[in-house]
Parts: sequence; C-alpha cells; structure tokens
Amino acid sequence: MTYGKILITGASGQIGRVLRAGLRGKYQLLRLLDIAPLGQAEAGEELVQADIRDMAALEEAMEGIECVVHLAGVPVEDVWEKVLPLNIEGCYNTFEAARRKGVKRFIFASSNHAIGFHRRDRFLDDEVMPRPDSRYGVSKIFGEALGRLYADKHGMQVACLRIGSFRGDNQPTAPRHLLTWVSERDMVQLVEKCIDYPHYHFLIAYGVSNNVRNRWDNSNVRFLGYQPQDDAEVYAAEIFASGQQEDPFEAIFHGGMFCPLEFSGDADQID
Ligand code: 15L
Repeated sequence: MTYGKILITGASGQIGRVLRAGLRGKYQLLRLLDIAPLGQAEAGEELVQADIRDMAALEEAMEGIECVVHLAGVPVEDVWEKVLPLNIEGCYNTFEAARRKGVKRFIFASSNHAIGFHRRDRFLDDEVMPRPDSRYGVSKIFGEALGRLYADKHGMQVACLRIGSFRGDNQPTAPRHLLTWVSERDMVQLVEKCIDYPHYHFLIAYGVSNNVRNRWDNSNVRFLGYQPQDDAEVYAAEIFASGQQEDPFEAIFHGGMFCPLEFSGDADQID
C-alpha cells in the first residue's frame, strides 16, 4: 500500500462520517480531525479535535501523514465572514501544513458549485472554465487553484473532487438530484481510488454516481478505475410522484438552487 497513513479533515461532517466508516480497516492509520466531537476512536483510528484556522494544530496533525482528504469548511453558500476564514484561509492552511510536513498526496473536496453557472445543456468535463455560482463556489475554485499550485510548484499529488449531491439519507429527493446525486458507496469508492492509485500529478474528477441523467464527464480519470454502482433514476418515479418541479431558472444551470441566491444579473448574458 503506497499511502497508508490518512488524515481526514471535517471527519464528523456528513461525508466525513461515511468515509470514516467506509475506509475503516483499509489503511494503516485513519487520523480524523474536526472542530466538533468525533466520538470514540475505533481500532486504527486517531482523533484530533482541532480548528483548520490553527496552523500549528494542523502541522501537528500532519505528522507522519501520507495522504490528506480535506473535507473541512462550510458546506453550502454562506456569508463571506465564514467562507473567508474556513474555506479560503482554512484551505490554504491545510495545503500549506501538508507541504511543510512532506505529505505526498492531497484529496480536496471541491464541489459542482465551482462550475455552477455553466448551462446544463452543456456536458461538462474537467477542462471547462471556472464558473462559480456562489461565494462557496468561488472558495472551491480557490482550493482547486491551490491544488494546482502545490502540484506544479511542490510536486504534491492532488485530486480535486467536484462533488455533486451527497445526501445524508443516501437517497436523491429532488429532480436535480437525478443528474447530480452521488451515493455513499460511490463516494467512498471514488476517494479510495484517489488514495490508492499509484501515481498522478493533478486531476479533477466529478463526484457523481452512475446516473442516466448525469451531465459530467469523468473520462479524463478513467485510469483511476472508478466504477459507480448507483443510479438516481431508481428514485425518479418517487421524486416526480411527490409533485416536485424544479424552478425554471434553477433548471438552466448546473448549480441549480445556488444560482438564484442574491441574483441581480441577466440570465441571458450567461451563455
Ligand atoms: C454542495 O456542494 C453542497 O455541499 C451540498 O449541500 C449540496 O448543495 C450539493 O452541493 C448540491 O449541489 O446538491
């Protein structure tokens, strides 16, 4: 195993909890970091209660680590006063602490909201221009840019995962999820592939299940061997039977519900 000592930040969040359970026993060490309580340590786990705004604590947490999975931060659109310290400064601190401690690989939880203002009639690959739909989306583009910098400048191996709709109830519940849903086991599989693949420089992958309505192209990362098992379509009848219809404005764009937040622009100009 090339990368056996793993640090997960944001380990008590929605995705963190699922990765903790899904990766348990597969690696020599799972060090779990969060500002919130993490419960009892299981075999092979170490728990660190720390804040990603605290560089010294992060450096300590990186000691001996081979691969970081960085999930910590605000998970939705929020005020700048939260996005700046957690998703901008906190993200920088995490990359920089990893570099200082010689961490070889970094998996960054980006988001589809990094490209949310692209029109949905366009199928998106890893090369499309950044098109954030929110301050949150901007922070994810910032993290991807940091990843690119640390890969090119410092030789860190970086994977940025543009995660779609990961649901705590492991079920798609809205029409947009039929395109964007990522199931728990597919999320675990994607992260595992990004930890285990012997070598890469920098990659962007979409964190999405095998949905028939998927609009994101992962052919650039075929080499990873990610084979999603689930398809949101199984839930389509249930979702439509509930009478839900996507708002017409939201339905134009990949980012859906984040696009109309605070909107004062001209949709026709967003080609
Ligand atoms: C995200 O990035 C968010 O973390 C999550 O809360 C959802 O909004 C998701 O994207 C989505 O696009 O459905």
